[in-house]
Amino acid sequence: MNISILGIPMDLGAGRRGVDMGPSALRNAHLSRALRDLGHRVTDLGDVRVALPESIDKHEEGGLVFLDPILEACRAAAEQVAALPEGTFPLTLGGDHSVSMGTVTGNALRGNPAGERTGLIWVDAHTDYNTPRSSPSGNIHGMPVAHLTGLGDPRLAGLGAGWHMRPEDIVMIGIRSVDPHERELLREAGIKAYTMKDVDQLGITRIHEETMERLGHLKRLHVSFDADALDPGVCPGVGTPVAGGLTYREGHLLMELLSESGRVTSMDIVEVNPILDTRNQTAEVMVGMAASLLGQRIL
Ligand code: DIR
Ligand code: MN
Ligand code: MN
Ligand code: MN
Repeated sequence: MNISILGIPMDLGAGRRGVDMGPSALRNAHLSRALRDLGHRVTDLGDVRVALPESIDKHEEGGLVFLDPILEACRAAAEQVAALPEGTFPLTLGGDHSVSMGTVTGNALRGNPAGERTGLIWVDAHTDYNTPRSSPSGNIHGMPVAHLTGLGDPRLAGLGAGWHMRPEDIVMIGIRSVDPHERELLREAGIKAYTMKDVDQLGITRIHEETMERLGHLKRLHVSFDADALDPGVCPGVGTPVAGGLTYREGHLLMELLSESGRVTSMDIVEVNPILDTRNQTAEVMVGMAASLLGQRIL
């Protein structure tokens, strides 16, 4: 397979600094080599240009911190991803999770004249379904899914120029931190979210089966993997760690099963924070997750 790697070194959407170094940390953990060893042709396109927080004023506008530079980076990411040749697997590296407003939009619109719908598998401790009004923090990385479905600020929700994700095409896995009003929005939208309780009770195998069935009508599936979905013991280098996450094996099993399904067409790895990490462990784990999704097998 042809894989194109694109970094979006942005931490403007997060509450803490450091995830702007995520793409470097993942490259340093030999992402390209790991994928080439699986027989893929890998092209690293480098990084999208992102404004430095030091060089701009921290401004907040209607409950949104750093709206303009985030919009700009997401637009650039969406354009670059949408322009990739058909048959290429885009692997996009955050950056905080607001980058996914751009990457998911770009993937949904890429080589898609018939307007085929795209499914979204959101692997995260958080549902990221806040709007500017519901958000307790104003941090845009807690809002990407809401904007992808058309809620919230019209500029962020308008990245796809009229295109939006359908709530029924989204499945979330690993959830264990949801803000009070965010919970109501999620319920109103009817988005399927597998919490950690569901992971404990049903196991990853059953959750994967149900997810494939639920998204069975879709030809294009995007996996957005927030490193904080995994337990902080496995991935300590994240800005908003939440106890009780997916184990190392649950993460791999999910990626291996998704890989065997042969249905995933694009992926993000986001929220890797090397400043808060232990010897780049989080990036190394996430490279392993990407490798499992892209064909790595034990035997
Ligand atoms: C929280 C934290 N729900 C917020 N969100 C995070 O600020 O909206 N998402 N960390 O990844
Ligand atoms: Mn997230
Ligand atoms: Mn998260
Ligand atoms: Mn986040």
